[in-house]
Amino acid sequence: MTTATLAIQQRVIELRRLLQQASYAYYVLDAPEMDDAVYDRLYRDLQELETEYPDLVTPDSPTQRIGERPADQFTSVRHHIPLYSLENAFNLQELASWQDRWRRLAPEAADVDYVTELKIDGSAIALTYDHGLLVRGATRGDGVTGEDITQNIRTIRTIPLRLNLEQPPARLEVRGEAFLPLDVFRQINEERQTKGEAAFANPRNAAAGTLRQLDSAVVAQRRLDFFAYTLHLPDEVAGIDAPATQWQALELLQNLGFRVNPNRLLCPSLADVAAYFEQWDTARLDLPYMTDGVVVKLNHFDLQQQLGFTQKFPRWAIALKYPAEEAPTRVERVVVQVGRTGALTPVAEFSPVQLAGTTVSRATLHNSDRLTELDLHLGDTVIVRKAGEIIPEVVRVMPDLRPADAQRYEMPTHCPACGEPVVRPADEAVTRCINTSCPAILRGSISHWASRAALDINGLGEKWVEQFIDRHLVQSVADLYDLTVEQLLTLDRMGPTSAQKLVGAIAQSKQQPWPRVLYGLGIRHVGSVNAQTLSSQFAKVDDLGAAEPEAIAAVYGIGAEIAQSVYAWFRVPANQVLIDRLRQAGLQLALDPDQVQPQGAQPLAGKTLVITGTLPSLSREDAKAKIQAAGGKVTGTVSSKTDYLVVGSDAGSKLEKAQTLGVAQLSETQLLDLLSSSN
Ligand code: 1X8
Repeated sequence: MTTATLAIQQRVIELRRLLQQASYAYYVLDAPEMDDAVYDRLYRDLQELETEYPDLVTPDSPTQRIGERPADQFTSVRHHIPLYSLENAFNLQELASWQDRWRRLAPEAADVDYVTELKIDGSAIALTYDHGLLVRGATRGDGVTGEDITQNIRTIRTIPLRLNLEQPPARLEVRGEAFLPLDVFRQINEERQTKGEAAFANPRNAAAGTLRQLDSAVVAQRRLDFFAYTLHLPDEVAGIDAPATQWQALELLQNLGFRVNPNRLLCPSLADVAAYFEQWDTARLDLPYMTDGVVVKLNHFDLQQQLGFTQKFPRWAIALKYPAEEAPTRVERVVVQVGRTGALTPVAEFSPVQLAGTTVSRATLHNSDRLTELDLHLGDTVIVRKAGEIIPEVVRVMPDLRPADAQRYEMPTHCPACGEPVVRPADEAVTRCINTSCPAILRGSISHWASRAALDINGLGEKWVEQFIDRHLVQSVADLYDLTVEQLLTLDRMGPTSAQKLVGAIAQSKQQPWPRVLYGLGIRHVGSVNAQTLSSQFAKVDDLGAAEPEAIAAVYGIGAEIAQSVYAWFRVPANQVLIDRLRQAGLQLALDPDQVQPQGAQPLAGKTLVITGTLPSLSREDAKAKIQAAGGKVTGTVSSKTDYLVVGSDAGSKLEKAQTLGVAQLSETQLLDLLSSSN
């Protein structure tokens, strides 16, 4: 192994310091100080140095957020300090009665103030820092024992791996809420639907599910975030004044490197608390994360200490909840929907109720596991919930109100659409129809093909799709392109103008670009984002169809599961036929020539390049993209297979190695010349 010189060691330390500072400014202070491109370059420089000198890797390096390999399971851990839950108050009277109660216990308390904070709808997490280093992250569990999810916690950018503290104490604990931003929540649910998995009912379940992912690489993609709200310090900490109040503790948490919710208020009276609660009742709907109430705490730690805890709760804090968007209703029947992936979703139908400002008469029961858990009987009174734009769901059953003769609802053993037996893999919650000619699956595939983000075929609604299938006019999306106005005129309620328009809209969709076509194919795990990514690297369907799983997974942002799914899809003979028919119909199965280098003009076709050092004008990413667009491949290490080393300033050991091996070198200018040579 090569030994790092002092200069290299110092460079590594400096890079880490710069990256940590930039990341704190960006994620915690929300005030970026560094260009993304600069950040990426420094990050890569650090990564390269660490690859070259593994001895220099430290656990708090920004490169060490993603664990090496998925965990087999989580181990259970005992909390150093128990995590209490909060007592709930559902209105201002209950809040006032909480004040009366604690006042009776501390009648002499004077100059009392409260801190109000938003209650984040996520998962409570306990973090342990030993000598300033994050050593453990655990779920709340039952408050006494939780699960060790350190690997996953490390992926959260707003959780510092090392505290910003000169002389850290032997141990320090931080509590807070890990949560998923709403846009990520929506994106995950979209992806889950693409995969044929049941959607998460709310961001809290999604956050909890994400934290319990065994593969921290998956967690890292989900952009979990964290707000810190509790700090447990030893009595004496060198270099800092121990906070005497929650307000000061929040400020200290922020200085230590944590993200602290800025929407907090110091309230001298309960009237101020009430005003804060009212203000956020509507304002919270504009926040990028979900809140379900406000947390009210007595500000002074000495008063908190004096009041202590009940069996379950601190006496010095309470959660003031916003009215739940839940209502009771009676289940009349259960229908089972079959999606385009064949997944069976049970849906409860009931007498309409008002929820979150809308009328709701159906709510999802998710899957058979959930059904078993609920023990739903037809005629049961259930609680349904719809929060904001979240899909209505049945949250619980009231067994006490069950009619005596009520029958337990069982998932069908046969597909309600085609009558074939359904399957349920032992390790999945989803029951599936696997009949490739199931009309419900076909209906779903065609609707997906026509949807806005796919081929965007205007006017191709459910009622037409249904009739196409019932009348055997369409057996695959390719058949859409053979439909004639005369055929459409045979459908119920179809007039000449609509028929003309629909045929026109279908023909028009042939102009949609390749990434949309790829998304429209409905390959499992290939949502619109993955379709974009894949098509930028595989400019033609045949390239993608011929690619080995390893080559697909090599695309940045594409994992092994996606790659396997794409690879498998192209190996199904019926799918090959589909592609051929789409090609004949004139669909775009390749990127527009304007967007890619034409074949003949790929000056770097088949060449392997390595980039080292800082280029004068191009970022690493730009240089890489240009090389790839010209048919070249960029790798990270110089070997005898390397055709060119692109050399910038401060080039390191790669240059030496290239010299030893006699690999040709290019400056940025020479690279650019080469790239434009055959245009
Ligand atoms: C739970 C939560 C707390 C806070 C915010 N969101 C939560 N979900 C806060 O204090 N800002 S405190 C808490 C608890 O103590 N169980």
